[in-house]
Amino acid sequence: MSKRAKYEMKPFTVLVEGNIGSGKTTFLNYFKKYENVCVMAEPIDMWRNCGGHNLLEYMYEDRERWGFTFQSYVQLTMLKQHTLKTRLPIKLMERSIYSARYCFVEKMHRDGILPSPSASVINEWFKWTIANVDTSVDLIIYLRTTPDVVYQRMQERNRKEEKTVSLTYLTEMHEMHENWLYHKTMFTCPAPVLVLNADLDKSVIAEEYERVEPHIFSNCL
Ligand code: DGT
Repeated sequence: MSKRAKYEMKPFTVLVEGNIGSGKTTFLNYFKKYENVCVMAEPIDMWRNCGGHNLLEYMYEDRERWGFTFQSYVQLTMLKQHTLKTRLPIKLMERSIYSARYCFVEKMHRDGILPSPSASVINEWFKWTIANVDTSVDLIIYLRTTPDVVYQRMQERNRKEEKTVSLTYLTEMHEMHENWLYHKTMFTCPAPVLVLNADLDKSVIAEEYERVEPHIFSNCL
């Protein structure tokens, strides 16, 4: 099969993962200059307006009340991203159905925010989805940070929904990402993982981006 025909079927799919505030959007923006890359930002705008409801805000205001609703919608919007077709040979996605399940749903369940029946419903949807829909991934870029750094960034960007997000929560979410993508002690990785030092300041991080470029483009030359 020619490479061209292969692209039309399935792009080389790269997930950009990392803690809240790790710089996923900056990373994606860097790759917008390439014509052969389809850059897909996280569907946060959809989470802020589901039939006029800001589910992200509701979730942070009352996690017990809205956790299930929010995660159900995250799972749907992520599935839409995974299945969105592109004619371009490379697809870069911000987050995925996997980090939603393995980091956020898992954490909510462990904290008792999502009771077992609710977590099971999400998990059954998740398992059915990844078994029956093509959500396959070729590479994961893990933007690795330290909690103090992302806490600082989160405060600086001052997103109104994130006012209640504490350093403790970011540290715990860091551990979830670490265990999944770095230590690989929790769940399976759907693709090989490339780790970047995302603590670096914006002024120098382009060098880190350049380091991963060959891994992203090598399959498409
Ligand atoms: P960046 O560019 O690395 O700074 O990315 P962020 O922080 O804009 O994007 P992300 O996905 O880490 O987080 C956006 C907000 O949405 C943040 O408050 C965490 C929240 N979020 C994202 N996915 C989930 C999820 O599956 N469950 C929960 N509870 N929150 C999520």
